[in-house]
Amino acid sequence: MTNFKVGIIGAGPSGLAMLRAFESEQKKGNPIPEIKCYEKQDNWGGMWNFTWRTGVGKYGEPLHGSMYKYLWSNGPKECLEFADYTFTEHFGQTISSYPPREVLFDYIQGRINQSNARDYIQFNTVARWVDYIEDKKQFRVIFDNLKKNETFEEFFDYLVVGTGHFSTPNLPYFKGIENFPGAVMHAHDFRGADQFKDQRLLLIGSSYSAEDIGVQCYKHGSKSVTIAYRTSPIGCNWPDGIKEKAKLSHFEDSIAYFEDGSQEEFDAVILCTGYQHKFPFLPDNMRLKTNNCLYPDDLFKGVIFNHNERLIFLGMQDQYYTFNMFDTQAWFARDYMLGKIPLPPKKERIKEIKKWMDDEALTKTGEDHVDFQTNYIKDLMSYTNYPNFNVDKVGSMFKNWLKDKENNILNYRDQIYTSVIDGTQAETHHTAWMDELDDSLENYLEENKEPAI
Ligand code: FAD
Ligand code: NA0
Repeated sequence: MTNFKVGIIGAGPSGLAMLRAFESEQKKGNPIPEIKCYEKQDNWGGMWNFTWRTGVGKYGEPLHGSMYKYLWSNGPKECLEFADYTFTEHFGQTISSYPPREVLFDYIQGRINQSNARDYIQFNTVARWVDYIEDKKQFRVIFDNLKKNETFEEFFDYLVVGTGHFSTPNLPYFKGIENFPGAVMHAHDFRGADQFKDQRLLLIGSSYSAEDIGVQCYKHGSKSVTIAYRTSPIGCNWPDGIKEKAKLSHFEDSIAYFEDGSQEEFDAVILCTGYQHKFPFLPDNMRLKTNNCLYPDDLFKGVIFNHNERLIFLGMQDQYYTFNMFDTQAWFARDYMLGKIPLPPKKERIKEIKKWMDDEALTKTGEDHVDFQTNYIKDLMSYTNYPNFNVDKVGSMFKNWLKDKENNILNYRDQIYTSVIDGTQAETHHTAWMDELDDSLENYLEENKEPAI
């Protein structure tokens, strides 16, 4: 064992990737540091650990989960597949390209269950505050064991923050909304379409949450869905029953007014207005301050905090790539902590960060964003022994996915892709996505099932 200690905050896909990265080094017979991981929920999986709760959790902590029932992957699984653990290896059968939430959660757990990762994780434990002790070059972290209602502290030489950034809602105010008589909620608190059956729904925002919640509510029987965008529309071929409108102005009771002078009555409003990067346990000088973008400032290689080289953030980017990006980041962070990747001087790091940020500023389309993140992953992979996979091909799949969605938002999840890891071609799901109301693992994996008529 190397003689330093690593603390990991969060056991979602990012924190688990960090554990997996160290474990794979250990399996090769190489020494690894002492590792401890702390997770405020009672299980791992982060967002994929679905909860029915809203507001606060069992122990009164702000609730992490933003996941909802009937959520199916919004991108092909072939674009997020772990390079060292395939879907075929996990399920022992071919499956479709867009699995539901429970199936993806099962896949995440399959890989980590092969290791003794659970031994490193303390659940029901929340990071409360972090200090950096300059002369010792150590972090002092104060935790609360929520179950025992006890406070304790630990010291670490490196601190890895994997707490996600789709949990704390961005809640803008719209004049008159306080008098809206129906349900008003943020996407963070949306737990499924059931309660919106037969309702006229207004969604504010024009990104993934608005798109997916809108389509789900349409599928599950909302009377109408209107998506109000601020900057630009999502721009799909919407079916009758879903439409986009520019710029919400204000509310008068149940009527929403738009800047083009039109008005419409609604039964419920869901603010799909994004999330804040929020780190209530970090002091100002260690806090990552960014909006949801592809290359946050102050993170060298998107991972190492530039004002404290021993502080590492995983998964803080806006995400086309997800699980495989967290892996490539974790492998990079591991080799950096193990001293295998030297850190250039701060001036050079600032220059490199600026170059990436300038490049991001030049991106305009979804395809540009995909290319940007593809290049980012390729750069990270060039430093480590993360199993090589054809990232360019994954980039092409993402571009096809963008086209599929644009062509038909209701059936893009029926399309199939081929794994770049093991060459497995996905199977068409037994039931078309629009007709499939049962998203359970059992139903999903049922082979030879007759499609619903
Ligand atoms: P998270 O999954 O958010 O995990 C962070 C963990 O940190 C949590 O377990 C949390 O409890 C813990 N934590 C937070 N604060 C503390 C603290 N102070 N102390 C201790 N523990 C703490 N990605 C896809 O690839 N496909 C999809 O279809 C998809 N759908 C999504 C749908 C929704 C509604 C949302 C919100 C996200 C979706 N994502 C999807 C993106 C998702 O964010 C990533 O897949 C992934 O979960 C991010 O992993 P993470 O570990 O970085 O963060
Ligand atoms: P997300 O859609 O929750 O996805 C998070 C949106 O909010 C932008 O459209 C922005 O508009 C809008 N907005 C912000 N303030 C506003 C205001 N005052 N008035 C009107 N609109 C406002 O958040 P973002 O950040 O993408 O968009 C914010 C993540 O959740 C995604 O990355 C995705 O991975 C995940 N997700 C996945 C799924 C599925 O897989 C479903 C939901 C969410 P503007 O004007 O700034 O463009 C199925």
